[in-house]
Amino acid sequence: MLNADGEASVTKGHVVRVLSRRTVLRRIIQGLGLTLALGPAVPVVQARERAAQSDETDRLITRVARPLDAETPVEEFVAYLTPNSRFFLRSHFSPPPLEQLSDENWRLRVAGLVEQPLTFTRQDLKQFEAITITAVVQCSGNGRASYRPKVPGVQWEQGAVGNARWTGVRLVDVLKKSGLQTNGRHVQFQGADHPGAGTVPPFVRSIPIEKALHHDTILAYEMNGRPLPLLHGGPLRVITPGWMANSCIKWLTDITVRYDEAQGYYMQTAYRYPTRPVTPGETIAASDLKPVELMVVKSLIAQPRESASLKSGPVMIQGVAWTGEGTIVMVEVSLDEGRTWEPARMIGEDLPYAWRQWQYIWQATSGQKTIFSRATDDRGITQPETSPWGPSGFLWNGWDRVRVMVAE
Ligand SMILES: Nc1nc2c(c(=O)[nH]1)N[C@H]1C(S)=C(S)[C@@H](COP(=O)(O)O)O[C@H]1N2
Ligand SMILES: [Mo]
Repeated sequence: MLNADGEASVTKGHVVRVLSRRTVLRRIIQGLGLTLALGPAVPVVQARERAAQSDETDRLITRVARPLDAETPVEEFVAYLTPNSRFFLRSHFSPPPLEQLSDENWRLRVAGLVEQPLTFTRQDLKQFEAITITAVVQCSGNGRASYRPKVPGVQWEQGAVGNARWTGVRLVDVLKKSGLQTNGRHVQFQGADHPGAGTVPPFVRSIPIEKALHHDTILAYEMNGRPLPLLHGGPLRVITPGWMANSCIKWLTDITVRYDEAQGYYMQTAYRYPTRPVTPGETIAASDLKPVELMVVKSLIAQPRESASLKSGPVMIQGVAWTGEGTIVMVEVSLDEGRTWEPARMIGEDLPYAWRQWQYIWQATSGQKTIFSRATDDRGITQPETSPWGPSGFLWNGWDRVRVMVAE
């Protein structure tokens, strides 16, 4: 069944029971594209928040088995919030041993260019105001499989992304407690995960002080109203809204204020992309590379799915769109290979850093058809047909496309 705000996981028995008959009716009506005729959707919202809270991992598509890298099937993105259990997973190493993360053993240390180095327990963090931010978290390599020629790395298709409510404390509040020295320019993060034996460096990264002091940059301990799951970095992770997930350090234990950027492979070599057009195989000077930070404008088609068989007549196309620190102002759909574009209808919540849902009713005629989508953000930047090629395959945001077969 089509489902406009699409909590796919409401089909799980324990969640179905919380839906009233009125809610079920609303869902059917929304599924037909006739949204919100029944007034405020309180039960739907509650069900949606609840559906997003399960901790088990299910229905993810494994790309690398160990450590687990797995993406969300795009049809899950009919939901506004990506359930914890279906939120993509990406880790360079295995999660840290559980005993290191227990209340007794886990500590957050703040050091470097501060007036007073401090150590916090989980309980200590409660002294700071809690805030909740709804934000897209997306792997820099999401969509890498679309680059031609192919680039090495995890061959993500479109699902290394999700939208969740993150609750935690502001990084700026924690830093202020320690007192910043005036020469602090970068804030470095390290988690409790460590590479195994060998020469692999630890996952240490930094963000510029401006992003660190931004009041929306948080240290999150909850995801969709539940304690942050282990695989997503519990007990504490960084959330840099609008920025790619390589800055969202999981299992956070150490914050170090520095004058320069973090050193080491994951900051100085990895997660950099060319600032000029490059050709495959060419040598790129370090000065032509810059760190992956902001997300780029992007839309995805969640429904119908690739290779779906449809009947001619009205078909609801729906999906999501997001951009870096801005907002989406338009999503368009093309049914003629990108020659003409029609605006989609924006629906649902409109929050900074989160994605925006959209839908479009298509009068489908028979034959093999391709649906394209593209988004435009408030800076006037429109999702391009293909993204500039780079040797690491970051920041893919080419038009999304889905091929379907429409019967008579
Ligand atoms: N400590 C630590 N944090 C990390 C990573 C990691 O390997 N170790 N991977 C990063 C990358 S590349 C991504 S895409 C996100 C993935 O977050 P998720 O698994 O919660 O989706 O975590 C980031 N934070
Ligand atoms: Mo990533």
